[in-house]
Amino acid sequence: MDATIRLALSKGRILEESLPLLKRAGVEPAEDPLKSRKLILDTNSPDLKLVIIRAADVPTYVRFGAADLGIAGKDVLMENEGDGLYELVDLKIARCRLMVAEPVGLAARDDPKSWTRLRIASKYVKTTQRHFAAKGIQTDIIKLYGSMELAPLVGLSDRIVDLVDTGKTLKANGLAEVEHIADISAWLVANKAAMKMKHARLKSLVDRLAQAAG
Ligand code: PRT
Ligand code: MG
Repeated sequence: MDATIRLALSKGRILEESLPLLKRAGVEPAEDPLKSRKLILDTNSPDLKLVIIRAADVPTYVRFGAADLGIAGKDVLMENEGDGLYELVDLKIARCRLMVAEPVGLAARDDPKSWTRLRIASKYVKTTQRHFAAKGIQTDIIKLYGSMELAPLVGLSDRIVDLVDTGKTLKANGLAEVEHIADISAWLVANKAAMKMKHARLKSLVDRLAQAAG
């Protein structure tokens, strides 16, 4: 088996918040990943590489063993439930919450207890379906890839399911939170076979990252 350990993570929020954590765990990229266009980065450890991919692709790389470890948002992991990864450590970074939101006018008179059927736009199709199915609420879900906040403004859907951090994006678009689905943070995940075959080396890195996450 390949002697190199690959850690997959995504550009943007996850990378920005992972770098200080990696540093505390003794891992430093050979060049600045925020600036580099390389997709595979060397680190100060000769047998550890960073693989830079889209956030939603991290579980795929780890599931197939193309990366041994990955850092992925719980939102992405929930949407890929059943992928057979180990969710090892809550890194407590890139925190936010997955919420149902709707126009403020609707929110003023809406009662989630009266919901029986909802028309929702989201990129979290499976998570949304699962959340409402468990409560006996039917859903018509419109799959989007981003800018969910636009959907209720132009009549594509009545409500959205999206991540909220400060709440500024919702507010700027006349939307309000109506129901909490999950608290989200980024997790360290691992390929199951790699955890057996490369156990000693992975364990020491996992332990250092867990300690760095506090
Ligand atoms: O950008 P790309 O299409 O490549 O992928 P991505 O959008 O999935 O990546 P990125 O970097 O935007 O997000 C990666 C991960 O960061 C997500 O999977 C989450 O786990 C985590 N995260 C934490 C967030 C947020 N906070 C967040 N606030 N991801 C997105 N947002 C967005 C949200 O969708 C909304 O549009 O920020 C907006 C809300 O922010 P506030 O502060 O205005 O409430
Ligand atoms: Mg984004």
